[in-house]
Amino acid sequence: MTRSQVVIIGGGPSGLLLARLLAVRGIESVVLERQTRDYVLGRIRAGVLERGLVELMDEAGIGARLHREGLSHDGVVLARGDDAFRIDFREMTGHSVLVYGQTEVTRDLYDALEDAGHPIEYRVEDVEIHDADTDTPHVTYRVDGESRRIDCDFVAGCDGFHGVSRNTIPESVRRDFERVYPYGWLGILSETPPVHHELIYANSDRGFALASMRNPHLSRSYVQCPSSDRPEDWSDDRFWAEFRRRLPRAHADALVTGPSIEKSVAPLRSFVTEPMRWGRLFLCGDAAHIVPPTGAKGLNTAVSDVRYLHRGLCRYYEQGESAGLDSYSQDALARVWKVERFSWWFSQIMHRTDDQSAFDRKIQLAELDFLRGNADAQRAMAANYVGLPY
Ligand code: FAS
Ligand code: PHB
Repeated sequence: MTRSQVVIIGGGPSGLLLARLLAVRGIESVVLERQTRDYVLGRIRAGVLERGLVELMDEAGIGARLHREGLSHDGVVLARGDDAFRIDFREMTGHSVLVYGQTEVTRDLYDALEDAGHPIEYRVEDVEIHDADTDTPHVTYRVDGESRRIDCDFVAGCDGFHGVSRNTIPESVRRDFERVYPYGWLGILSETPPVHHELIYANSDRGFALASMRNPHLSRSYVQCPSSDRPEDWSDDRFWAEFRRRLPRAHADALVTGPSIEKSVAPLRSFVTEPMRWGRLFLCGDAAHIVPPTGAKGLNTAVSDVRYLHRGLCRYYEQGESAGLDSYSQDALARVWKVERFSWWFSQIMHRTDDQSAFDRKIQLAELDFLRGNADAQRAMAANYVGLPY
């Protein structure tokens, strides 16, 4: 049996960032990760970072590469068919976003934690949280066939949507809120130059497409597809032909295609579980909520949870105060629901669905027309996209 102050379940971005931020303040933690480091790093996910995430990476002392290699973007292009218009974040909010892949954020975190000899257990199995509703919680798990136990003060459930933490909270305590969208995103990574120097979100009569990137030589491209589609249903040729059709013509003509080096389908859902705390168990990130990737909010909202929890744990250990922990769920959910709203709204105006009535389609196009021509509407969109305050 061993002991730590905080057991963190999940070695994705939220678990790793929490571990690093706590270590900077001398607070012990152990990270339990189900997969290997390489497996976690092989998952291609988010690409756009809010300033709050960048500031926390700086606070964690690991922002150097992100500042060196990240691309600062001052705006995005939205398109309805061939009619494209730009939302200028910098002019509207004074802020930009940073394009730097989640994979690289996670790599920077793993490198820093492993260089510091931080206790991370990989390939753990059968993780179970015990007595979370008492002052003496503990976690059991198996690794390499050996059963282990860690006694702790707190458990951070950073184990994503399919982890064990959320379901540790009794159904009598927990309330889930969900919307499942009738479509998914097929994403490919390709060693080709991005079609434009900023992101393009396209609402075409054939469906949604997003032209994103990781760097000037690595493009991340998405098309809306039926949620039942699998990556093997889409050859590279089929993807590029559809992607080109959905982009505004002026940009489609500039498209450089190439072989995919990664291809995946992400189902889209909006999901929140309340509360995000039960006794000494605190849920962070995808363990507590999911957003459709349209607003580039999944990773960023996981990180805002981490900030609230980190501040609460520091007040507890440094000042003996539990106020930050006691208000964690309320504080985190207040921001989560505003992000859920934005991600749902942006998904609604950018995706075409078969069950959309002619009226719905007209309303959607009117939303885009209003956004195109109204500075206040653009300012509201920009404020959400660059990141709401913590
Ligand atoms: P993660 O899911 O990243 O990490 C949880 C970790 O816990 C994983 O490493 C998992 O192996 C581990 N784990 C699970 N169960 C465990 C157990 N029982 N014991 C130990 N460890 C366990 N967001 C965007 O902003 N833009 C995007 O384009 C985007 N695309 C996405 C595509 C897909 C397919 C998915 C699933 C998500 C996408 N997201 C996107 C959202 C994504 O970036 C998440 O918000 C982000 O990974 C959240 O980080 P974590 O909360 O750390 O959860
Ligand atoms: C990405 O680059 O993967 C990305 C960017 C913006 C989004 C979603 C995904 O809204």
